[in-house]
Amino acid sequence: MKKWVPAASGLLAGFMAATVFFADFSTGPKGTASNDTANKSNAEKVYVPYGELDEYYMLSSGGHSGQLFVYGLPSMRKIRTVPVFTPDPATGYGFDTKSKEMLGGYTWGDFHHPAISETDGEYDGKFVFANDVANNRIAAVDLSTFHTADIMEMPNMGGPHAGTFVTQNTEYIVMPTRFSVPIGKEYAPLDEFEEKYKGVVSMVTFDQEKKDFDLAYQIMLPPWSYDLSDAGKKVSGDWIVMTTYNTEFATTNNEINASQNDRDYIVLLNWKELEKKVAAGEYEEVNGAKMIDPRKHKGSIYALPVAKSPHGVDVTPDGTRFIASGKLAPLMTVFSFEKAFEAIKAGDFETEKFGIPVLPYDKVVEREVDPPGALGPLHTQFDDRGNAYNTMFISSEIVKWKVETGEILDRTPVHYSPGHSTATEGDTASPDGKWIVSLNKIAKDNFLSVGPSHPESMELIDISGDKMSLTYTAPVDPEPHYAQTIHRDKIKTIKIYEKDENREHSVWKQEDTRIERKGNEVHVYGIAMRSKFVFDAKAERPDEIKVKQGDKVIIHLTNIDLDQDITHGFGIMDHDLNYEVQPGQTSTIEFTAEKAGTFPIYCTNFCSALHQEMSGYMLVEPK
Ligand code: CUK
Ligand code: CUA
Repeated sequence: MKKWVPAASGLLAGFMAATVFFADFSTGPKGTASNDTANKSNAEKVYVPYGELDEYYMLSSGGHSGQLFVYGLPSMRKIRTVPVFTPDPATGYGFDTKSKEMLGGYTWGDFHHPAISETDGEYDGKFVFANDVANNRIAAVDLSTFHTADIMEMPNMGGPHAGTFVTQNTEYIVMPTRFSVPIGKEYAPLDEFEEKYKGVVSMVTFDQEKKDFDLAYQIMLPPWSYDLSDAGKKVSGDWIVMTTYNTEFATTNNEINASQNDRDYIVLLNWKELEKKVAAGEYEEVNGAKMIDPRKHKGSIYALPVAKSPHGVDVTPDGTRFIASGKLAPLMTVFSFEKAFEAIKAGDFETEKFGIPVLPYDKVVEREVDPPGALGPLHTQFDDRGNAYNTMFISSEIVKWKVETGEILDRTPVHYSPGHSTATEGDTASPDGKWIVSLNKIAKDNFLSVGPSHPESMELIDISGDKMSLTYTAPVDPEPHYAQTIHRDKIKTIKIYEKDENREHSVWKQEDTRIERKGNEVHVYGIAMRSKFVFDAKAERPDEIKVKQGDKVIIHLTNIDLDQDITHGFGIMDHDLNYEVQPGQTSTIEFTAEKAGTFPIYCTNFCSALHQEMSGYMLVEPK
């Protein structure tokens, strides 16, 4: 990392370059807000002075906004909204041809669980994956650019709520479904729920070079409704554990009917073994996917009874245990992988359901942890000292306890009704135990009122000492479910898109700009630079695009300003179109010029002192 230079020198250099007037942040503020929190007031703990940066990125799901929210910790400042499943005119996402195609016509998604790619069970900071519960999609955001790189829609799914989570070397991104549907969503009366409806798990691979998803195989499970799940680590590295909450096969009034049984199941899968089965051709093809049906392809899939209606299961950092939280049972259950493996090896099963052997609870459980008066445990996070932290949705608190002994060590109220929490490096093999953020569903009157609906809140808690210390709270738009918090040193962003003369449709010199007509298609090869558009340098007016009514217009725009943060926008009046080109980027939009008339074009992203002058015209000659 380069050393910080005062902003003033950057300003001066920019001024001398005549048109740059933003500071050059390539040598920008660096440094760490100290995490040495002892003897600091809460205000000091969260204050990151100018010239220093936050120590962590918190990558938060944006729920039904469909987007990824990026926060800095410990300041709790929101840094960016990264569009993932929803178009975003601020960045042009969903407007340019590539991202529009990626979105596939959808205008929203429901993103619950981010998962940062891992190497050896540690966040590697390369990609973060996202699930869309509403439309059966998975997305990858490239953390070198914070741009969505790929989206894939998966067949045979009923809402991949229980993803995303990754195996310890990102071999798979796992996506189990929440809703049960007949395979292919064909018509089947709800009376046939038990036999016709299914819960499907998708095992997705991601090629990090090509930035490309693929569906490796799927597993067809009973319609038990799968909830948040986790992958094993180290000793349990080949395994996946998933909670279920509807072993009752409820099809109506689920709040009552899916809560009858005292026990639901955790499903354990050995993905390494299943991978071998698939390689050996032990699957059926279902709507193009390789499907494993445990009734036909036995082994490698087991069920384990657990306290009723669990909401989440989390594997401990050392990979030896998994902890389920029963939202309707006021306890956390600690299970031992070792004990589960022994029972499996001994063939010690109490029964079989849907071809899935059921392990005896008593032989696999290590202990039940029941903090007095604590209600509604949902999800578990970890620190570096063998402790677990559970959010309690109903009693609005976080409970800290020792995994080895089940001893309750501390409790802190949060405001109010936490869903998940996220600890720094909390899902890795080595959490660092500095902070936890409680993602609260209800803020009540914590912030200035904005009417009947209040924001959600994120509460920062210092967990570096023996006792938790509630430090700060920040409002947030609807609606984070889960977040992962990664040390900033692991994320390496690029400063600009490298100039690439061979990139398709790119133009780097003004004299190469051109407008080509092919029949009724008009192809523009243009440049955006401070402070003008050049569409055809040889024309009388280089910033004019002339077309005929009914023409298809394809505009390729390259931003040739290879300076960090010099982004140009491109909006055309009355056409519902706006996109951007970041430094060195080439992007394309396509539309049909349906209306005859005169339409100003302008740069929508403030880019220079002459930003206002950065404009042109599109003239559409009547038919
Ligand atoms: S969920 Cu929302 S609080 Cu979708 Cu992981 Cu538990
Ligand atoms: Cu270019 Cu504003």
